[in-house]
Amino acid sequence: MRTQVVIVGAGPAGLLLSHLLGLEGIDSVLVERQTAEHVQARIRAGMLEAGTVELLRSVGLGARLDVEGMEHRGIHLQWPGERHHLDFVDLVGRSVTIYGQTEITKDLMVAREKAGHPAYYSASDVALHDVTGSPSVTFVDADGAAQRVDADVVVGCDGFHGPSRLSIPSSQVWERAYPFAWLGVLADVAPSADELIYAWHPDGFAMHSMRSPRVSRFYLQVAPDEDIAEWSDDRIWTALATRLAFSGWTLETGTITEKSVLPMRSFVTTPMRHGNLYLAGDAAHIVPPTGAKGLNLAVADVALLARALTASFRGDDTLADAYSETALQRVWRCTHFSWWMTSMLHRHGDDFDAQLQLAQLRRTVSSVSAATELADNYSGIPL
Ligand code: RFL
Ligand code: PHB
Repeated sequence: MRTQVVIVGAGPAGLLLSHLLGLEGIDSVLVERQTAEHVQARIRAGMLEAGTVELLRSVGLGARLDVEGMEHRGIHLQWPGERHHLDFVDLVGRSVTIYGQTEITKDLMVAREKAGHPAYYSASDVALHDVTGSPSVTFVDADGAAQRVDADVVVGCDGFHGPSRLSIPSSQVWERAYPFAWLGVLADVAPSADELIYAWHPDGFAMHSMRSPRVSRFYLQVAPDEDIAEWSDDRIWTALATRLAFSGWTLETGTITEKSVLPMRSFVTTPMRHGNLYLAGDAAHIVPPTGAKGLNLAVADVALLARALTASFRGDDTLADAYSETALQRVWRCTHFSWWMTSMLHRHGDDFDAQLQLAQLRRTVSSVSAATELADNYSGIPL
């Protein structure tokens, strides 16, 4: 088979890229290791920057998002005895929207299917070849047949564990491991707060997020090697009630439907292009989830890449040649913001570190310039 762009990985980056290219009349083929059902069911990101929402709307993906998305003016920051609301709309004129990655994935799969773009799910032994010459991707399809797709360009949207990154021989890697992880919990209970709560607590960070008017999402800081079997539902609700406690406020509880431990890391690999191979999303960079940047960065990468590839197929390589450098500027800004939010909110180090964190939190909620810096980054520097 021959196509213009073969995309490895059907997460949000791969699905959106093929949708954007399709709108420009550029053919692509998606190759994904998992089943479509598995990809759709992965519970991950929930918070969309203003620019992500605008982009999705502008390319025909706003219908359900506009009805089911929950627009928030800002977030709450808290520590024992204090809860403060940061109003991003007042500070920088931009809001954020809660709309699950599961829902974006569904919307994209429906749009791609309608447009008739081909995709291979349940592909195994996926391998990239000759990415600096005439690229191709080979794999074994769901029926066990060997397949080969030749293309002008290969885009690696295959996440942190995919093979694409390894096809760049002289890449450089920057990495930071954090001495903690998150226990993520999904529960059938109406949110107990109007907007997200990020809480510093001596027992560790806690966060209250949501997915819909009936489903809440919570996170607790735990050890990186935490045994999830040690966390009964009762223990989870007690820890959340303790860490999120605030005078006059009650945490509503409900049935826990999913719980898992998520590792935390910062990771950047450069360059994001090698010959005719481009990387986008988690294939090139990972941020800890505290700043809600991962999905938004993946969207920013593919928005830029779709423009660059479109121009390149029309004979102008300027944007494609600048892709890696341009994308990495946003990547490093978001890497810094995610590291900063993570460092400010999680218990680590000693009592001296705790006092520095509390000083930073007090500064962030009491100084307009400090609050504006958070709001500007969190709601997303315009694409
Ligand atoms: P994905 O979603 O990991 O998709 C990669 C796809 O590649 C496939 N793949 C392969 N396909 C073919 N051959 C192979 N050999 C392959 N190996 C892998 C995989 O099956 C998969 O389908 O990467 P993508 O598209 O770059 O998207 C990135 C986002 O998923 C990720 O950054 C976010 O989920 C991060 N994130 C958050 N981001 C936000 O912007 N806001 C948030 O609120 C937020 N919360 C989160 C998060 C991530 C979390 N976890 C679990 C890591 C909360 C959590 C808990
Ligand atoms: C989520 O709702 O899953 C979520 C929201 C904000 C974050 C991380 C995760 O910073």
